[in-house]
Amino acid sequence: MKLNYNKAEFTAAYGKFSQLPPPERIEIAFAGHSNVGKSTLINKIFNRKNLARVSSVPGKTATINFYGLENIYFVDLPGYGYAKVAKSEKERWADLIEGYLSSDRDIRLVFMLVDSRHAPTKDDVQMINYLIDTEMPFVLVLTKIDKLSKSEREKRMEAFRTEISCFDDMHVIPFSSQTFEGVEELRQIIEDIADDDEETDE
Ligand SMILES: Nc1nc2c(ncn2[C@@H]2O[C@H](COP(=O)(O)OP(=O)(O)O)[C@@H](O)[C@H]2O)c(=O)[nH]1
Ligand SMILES: [Mg+2]
Repeated sequence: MKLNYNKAEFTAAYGKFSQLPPPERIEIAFAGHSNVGKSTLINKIFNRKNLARVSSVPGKTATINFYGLENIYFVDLPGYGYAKVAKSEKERWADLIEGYLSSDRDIRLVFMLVDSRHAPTKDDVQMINYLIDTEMPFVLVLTKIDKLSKSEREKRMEAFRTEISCFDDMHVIPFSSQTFEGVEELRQIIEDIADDDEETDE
């Protein structure tokens, strides 16, 4: 089924896990370090300029943002790892992310975003290991791939194999908002999930 991506609508932003709407749809979540390019990627998928707010100043949003489209909620998790916030605020973020991921909501997939240019941060590694340990289905998205030359890209790919355990077994999608690399692959994954849900509904 082709989804009509530009019909996606912002539902609401939630600062506390207890505020989340009832889990009445399947969900696809986006996780990653602040400034990794999460809002940009969401806008590309939905073919919109400003559905998710892109910021040159990282770390401002400490909310879970929901976007609705047909039978799916798209869930933008707060970007973690932003240094310049108080410890209590960091804990609130961690609680939000972990509270969400460990909930019994119908989370079908997590798109886990990592900046393709650098080694994953400690938080990235922790997050990836959490997804593996909890057997949460996820796809690793390597963002800003346009910023790497061909040889840099090859080097980073080789490095990721040692920096991320089980990298070779993961579904990895290089992504760029500039060249559109990866956009169609992400949409295909989303559509497959939407189709699965339709079939089980019948
Ligand atoms: N060159 C390039 N820049 C990107 C890409 N994705 C995001 N950016 C830039 O990275 C910065 C952070 O992006 P944003 O989407 O706000 O990150 P978020 O904090 O993860 O939501 C912005 O300046 C974006 O324009 C990409 O694929 N290529
Ligand atoms: Mg953002």
